[in-house]
Amino acid sequence: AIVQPSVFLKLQSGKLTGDQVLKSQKKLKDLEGVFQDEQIRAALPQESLIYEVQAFMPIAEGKSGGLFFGNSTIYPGKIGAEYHMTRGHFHSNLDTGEYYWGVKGEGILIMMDEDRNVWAEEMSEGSVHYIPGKVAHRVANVGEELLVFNACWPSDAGHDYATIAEKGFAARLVEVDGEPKLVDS
Ligand code: PAN
Ligand code: ZN
Repeated sequence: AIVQPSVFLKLQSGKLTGDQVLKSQKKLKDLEGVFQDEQIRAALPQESLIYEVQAFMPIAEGKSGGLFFGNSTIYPGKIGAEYHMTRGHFHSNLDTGEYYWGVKGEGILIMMDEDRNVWAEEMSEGSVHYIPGKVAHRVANVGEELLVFNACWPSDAGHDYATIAEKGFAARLVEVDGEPKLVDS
């Protein structure tokens, strides 16, 4: 029989709809230690929504052979001079890659290899980003609107947040003279 797909992607907004779509939100209170200026982060309203993620995971996480599909939305703003951004992670199954692609807004994808070399790519509507295996990844919203991007990653990738929580990225994205700049940290 020919059936309807269970998930739809709204191409204009990048949002996923469907009963099987999981959602999570990150508020300022969930992001302790993520930004350079922890004092400013702690002093701002803790219920502020910084980013939200949707994921369609049609097989169990950790099983090999599948692909997951996601949407991330980062609200505009800064914590001190540093742009709103995702926590960032390596994949637990380190040598697994990922695609990100821009849907709306202006962003910067920050990547870091195991030797702590950092580089970055501009994200905008239609930009396609290949994140190689063994590369940590984080996205900052550098615009004044929402930043929306979609992602596709292997079902056995997993997320290693601990390495970034302990050591951070070797550079941070801050506003200098009104422009985003990668600054060694
Ligand atoms: C993305 C990220 C998402 C949120 O789906 O998980 O953008 O960023 P953090 O997970 O770093 O908080 C992805 O890279 N999945 O592998
Ligand atoms: Zn990832």
